[in-house]
Amino acid sequence: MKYGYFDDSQREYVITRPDTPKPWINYLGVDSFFGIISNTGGGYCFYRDAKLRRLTRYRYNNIPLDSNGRYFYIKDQASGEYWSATWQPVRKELDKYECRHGLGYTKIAASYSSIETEVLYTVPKGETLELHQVKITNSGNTVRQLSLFSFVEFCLWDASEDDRNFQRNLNIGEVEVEGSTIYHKTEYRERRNHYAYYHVNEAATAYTTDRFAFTGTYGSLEKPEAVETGELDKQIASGWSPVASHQIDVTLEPGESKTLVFVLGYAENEPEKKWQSPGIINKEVAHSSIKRFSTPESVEQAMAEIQSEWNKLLAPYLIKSGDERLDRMVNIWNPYQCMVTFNMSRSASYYESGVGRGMGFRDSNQDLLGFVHQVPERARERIIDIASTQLLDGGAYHQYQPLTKRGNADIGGNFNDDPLWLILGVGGYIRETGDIEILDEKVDFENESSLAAPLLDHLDRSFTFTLNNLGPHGLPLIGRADWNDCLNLNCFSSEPGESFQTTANQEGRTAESLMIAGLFVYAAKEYAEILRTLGKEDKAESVDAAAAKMVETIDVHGREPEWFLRAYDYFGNKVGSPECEDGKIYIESQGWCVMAGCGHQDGFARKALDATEKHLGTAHGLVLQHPPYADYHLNLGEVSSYPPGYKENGGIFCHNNPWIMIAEAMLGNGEKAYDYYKRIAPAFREDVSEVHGQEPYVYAQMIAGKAAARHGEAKNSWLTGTAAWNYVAITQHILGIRPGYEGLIIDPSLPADMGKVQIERVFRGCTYKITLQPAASGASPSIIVDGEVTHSNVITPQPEKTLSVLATY
Ligand code: BGC
Ligand code: IFM
Repeated sequence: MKYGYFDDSQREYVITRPDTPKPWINYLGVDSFFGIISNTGGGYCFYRDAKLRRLTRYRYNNIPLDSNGRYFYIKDQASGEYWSATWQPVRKELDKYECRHGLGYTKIAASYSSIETEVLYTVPKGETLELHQVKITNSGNTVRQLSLFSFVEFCLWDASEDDRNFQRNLNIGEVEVEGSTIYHKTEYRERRNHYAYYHVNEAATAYTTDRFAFTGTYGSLEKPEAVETGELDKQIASGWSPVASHQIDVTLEPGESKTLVFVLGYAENEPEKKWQSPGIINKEVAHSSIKRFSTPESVEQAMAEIQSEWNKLLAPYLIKSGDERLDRMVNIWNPYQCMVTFNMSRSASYYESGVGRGMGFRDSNQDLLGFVHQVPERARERIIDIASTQLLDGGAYHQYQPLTKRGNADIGGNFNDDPLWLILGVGGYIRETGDIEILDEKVDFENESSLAAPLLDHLDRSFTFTLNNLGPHGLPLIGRADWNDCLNLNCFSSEPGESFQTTANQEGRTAESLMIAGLFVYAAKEYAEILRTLGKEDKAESVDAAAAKMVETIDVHGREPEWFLRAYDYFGNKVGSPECEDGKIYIESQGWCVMAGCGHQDGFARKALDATEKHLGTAHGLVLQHPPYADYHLNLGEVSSYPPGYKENGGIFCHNNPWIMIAEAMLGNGEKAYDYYKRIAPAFREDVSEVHGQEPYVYAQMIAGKAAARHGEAKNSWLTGTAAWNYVAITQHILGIRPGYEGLIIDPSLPADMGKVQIERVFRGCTYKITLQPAASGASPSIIVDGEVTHSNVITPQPEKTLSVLATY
């Protein structure tokens, strides 16, 4: 069952009923100001950091679900009836409802008793504000007297404090009203250096700034007292909860429309005025933004810029295949999600509360692989930011705060896979851009400029970090966890009440990871290529030798009869072996060891991937391990704390499925690789939206596994490394158009019945017009560039030129 449809010509997903299984959201903004918006107008916005600079308040896990946002109520003054232009929060049944989520904007259209509304939400490029444009049309044949009420509730900036420190919060709210602009001036501990405002380009009939005055003390957003009585009271909030609501009375003749432009913005005082006395803000900043967006034409202009920005961002990789689901994933929605994960990391979604996590070291490096071709200069900056938090021994802070860009000491490090992802991130960047100069860039360690060293040094320390942290079998020590955050294998205390996250014995850590072993060998290949590009052959050979030794170690200590082992725990017990009661086979080590090249020669890789399909395969994707843990095991940690079939305990963790796709593609099994791709790609799951539950246009982190009661139901949409890895799997390994150090690599691994696929790829200034088509029966694959047969599948870019490539597969 579907709740809408894709409108590919507009690059939109059109939701045709408001009561989707869960709120289906979209993101506004691409640089520093962001909004999250649901299909019923829910969500919130923030400047840079969802924790420290949150403009509007959102209540996660609320009842009813998703009931705070930027809302518009329409009241018919004659009949007294009122409704919401976005269905929520009033939820009156509408005659018509349609939500169009597009790239960087959302439009919600509604109609009730012959009054049509269309609300457009967007964040213009380079601005620190949201635009809400409301168009109201009288499509009936009588004159109508209407009142429009806007509503936003302000957050007191620090979203974490806002949610808990009520003894303070309920005293500090401050607002000011100037014409149709409501300023939110509350300071939060640091003296006031920023403020928010909500403006409308029309003289407001009335306003209120106090939540209780709007809803009534025991009222609700569904039935606000002020809307019921039909009049706002011009209250100036003091303490309690500041809100902004404008009342605009409008009389509409039959057929007449009115368009209003609301600006919800963030502004900063000049730094020198930061410490001035409370109550004074520099309104000039707001005034000039408001002026820029005072007409519908300026909104149209902002929308045109957003469209052209997206044309530019999507242009480097476009395909036309015989399947529109594949085309819309590759051309539109997957790169769009990659950009959002790049901007948000794992901080703010409908499942990430914005207060918990900043930018992840491993996450951001992986995200980079999915968007580097769209915004290489921002990828460069991101690499420098991430590497600046690296520790001197090559280890990493697991996360950093986007506002300060400093490593987060509360969370610390010791996730031993972290450093290796930096090699993959930098490698991905250089392969795309050819910018090897980045390796000379002086980059801080531990955010200390006195410790700065060339980026190449950072890579070297990342690499040697693994070699300096090997365990009893010569395999990499896992530390607190590797990619699988929940595999906490250094937990050995059996003290009752002790939690798995705090029991690790710092001195005696011995647990080892086969996933890191595979990742190390894969990263070593990338690092050696980087070194060779720099002409450092000796060093590259020593890297190769270390990788070869690790491959031997994997062969000796990492093979079970039919698949790769996952790990050794603190006691040296196997994890992910047929000898285990539960968790006999894990996905991560199959993916990484095969991607690293292990077992390709002697058929073991094939065997491991067959076992993966047999034990982990379901119609909804591959589960993370099997069987899931039925009980909690202290020596395994959080992984065994989830109910069977959910999250890391046997859920379909969509982030790691593409590793198996890539592994299959590497073994030449395009059929299977694409089959796995289709099982989890959201556009291919649209028809089962009632089961899947989450947005059919973006990936979710997890789909409940076969042991779960709700097998096939997705959770935690949007912010997941799934976006980048699926993009890499489909574009670089299945379609097989991959950036290399010397040129663009053409290496498709497609199912035989895929037919003809056309790809336009802009790479280092050169446009490649590529046709992939099945080889004639009995013929081997070949590549023809500009009419000439070539014997290499690496095609050197010719800047400013267009190359025509015909490759058979
Ligand atoms: C959390 C887990 C979660 C994982 C990935 C960890 O930090 O503890 O519950 O599954 O992150 O989201
Ligand atoms: O690898 C992690 C990631 O850092 C956060 N989300 C879940 C993944 C698997 O545990």
